[in-house]
Amino acid sequence: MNKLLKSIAVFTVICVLLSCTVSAFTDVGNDAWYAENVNSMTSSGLLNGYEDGSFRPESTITYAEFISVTARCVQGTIQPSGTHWASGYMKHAYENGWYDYDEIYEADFDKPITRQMAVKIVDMAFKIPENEHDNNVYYQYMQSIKDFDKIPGRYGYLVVRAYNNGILTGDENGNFNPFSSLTRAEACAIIMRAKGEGSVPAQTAPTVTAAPTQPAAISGGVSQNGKLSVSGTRLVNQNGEPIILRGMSSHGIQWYGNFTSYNAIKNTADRGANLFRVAMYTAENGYISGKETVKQQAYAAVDNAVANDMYVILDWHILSDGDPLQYLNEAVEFFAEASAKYANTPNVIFEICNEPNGNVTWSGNVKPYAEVVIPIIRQNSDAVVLVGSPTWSQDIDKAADDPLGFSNVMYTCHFYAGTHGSWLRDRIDYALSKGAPIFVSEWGTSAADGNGGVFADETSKWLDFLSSRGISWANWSLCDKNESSAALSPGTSPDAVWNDGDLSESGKIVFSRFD
Ligand code: IDC
Repeated sequence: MNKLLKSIAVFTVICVLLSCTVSAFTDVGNDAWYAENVNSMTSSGLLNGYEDGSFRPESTITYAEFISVTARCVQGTIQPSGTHWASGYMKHAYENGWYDYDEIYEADFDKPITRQMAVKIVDMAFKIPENEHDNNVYYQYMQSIKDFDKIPGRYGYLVVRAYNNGILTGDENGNFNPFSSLTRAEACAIIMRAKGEGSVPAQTAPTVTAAPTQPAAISGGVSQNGKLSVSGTRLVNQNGEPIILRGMSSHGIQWYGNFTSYNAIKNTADRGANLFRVAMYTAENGYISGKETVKQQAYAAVDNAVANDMYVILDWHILSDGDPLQYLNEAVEFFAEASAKYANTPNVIFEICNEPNGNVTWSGNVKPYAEVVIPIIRQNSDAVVLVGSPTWSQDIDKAADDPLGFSNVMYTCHFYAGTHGSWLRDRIDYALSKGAPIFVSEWGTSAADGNGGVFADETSKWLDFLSSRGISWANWSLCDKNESSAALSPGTSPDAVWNDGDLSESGKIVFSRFD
């Protein structure tokens, strides 16, 4: 009997001792991986448990809940400014650029937040340091996150940044699951880690091959040819020898950013391309509305081309915004930063206005625009600059008649084989005869709307003509969209090695003409 009482007493003492360290919630075990994060979140009043003493760690968390907790961490309590209880927090988040207008609608406030949005919110709110632009880092995560190719382009680099800062790890299969929901326990952990206070589970380093620190030299690439310049009407390499660049343009990176990955670009290099063009739309949900996100995507794409030893065009893709002067200030800001960032990267070529169109003229709009933007670039870099012309970069004759006074400038001529024929080739000859260097920074095998065709015979006439004149080109576009100008069949994975079956009718023609 004595023995039994003794054991009970010992047992009670142990229980009391244990209860000091046990979680405040009935359903959060002390040894749960999230216990520490949940306890610190709840003890600082950032997130509450339920009246019944539970925390419900496995329940999903909504947009409103996740964003209000995050906002409370960085900003404190914010009163509602509308009918929804979290409207004040949501407004704060929106106004501070934590999400864009097309990412969360009011009707979604009480729906489970997706993992990709949670990553974006904490990234913006806690200003997570950038370090994914080290090619090696980006490449590693691209390889180790199994479903990386499912992550929409606008979130890819944010996810890399979150992993790289220990904010997140994948599921047991190595997937990120961009569209899945988040549990309350996971939310606590993510927010606490982003805040710099969370416990981080032990991670095993990803077992992947690192991106080559020295890019593999490709034929006709930067390691062979170095810095480019313009001599007469020709593009020349570091030794002054004529060089021709051929490759693919991306589609709009805000839509098909996944085809600007290291592997996607490598797939074109392996087929002989030495050029990649990064089409950064200004309008149409591009740079103007999504500045930071779209810019980082563009830089990541440039870096992936550089890691492949390619020359790369950074394209300010005006289209529905036909007058380049419309976003002159934004262009100045962008090119000032980009030219400084890539001042010592011989790969980079700047294209300052894709296709002026509408009620614009060379002398009244495009030339004055170029005369502001080019000197901004020249403060940092004497890289080759490509300049468009009115009528979707077909008025090269106007530019040739009234050229810009800067060196290392070329004029772009854009054609679509189903729409533009010999008259435009004649115009190229006219421009060349006047001493204007021409670069075909965008062309398609289709009609001008990106569809129709493929116009194989016209394409072949055009490409023979360009070769005979030594003119460089980039083809529209490297993506799997269901339109005839797209080089890949719908459903092609950006990162798998492409076989001929993955190439569309257009892609088969274009990929056979890189060299
Ligand atoms: C097209 C794309 C198409 C997209 C459209 C609008 O192929 O999927 O819906 O833009 O954004 C250009 C432009 C280029 C166009 C292309 C085909 O530079 O952005 O892409 N084109 O219409 N100039 C002439 C043709």
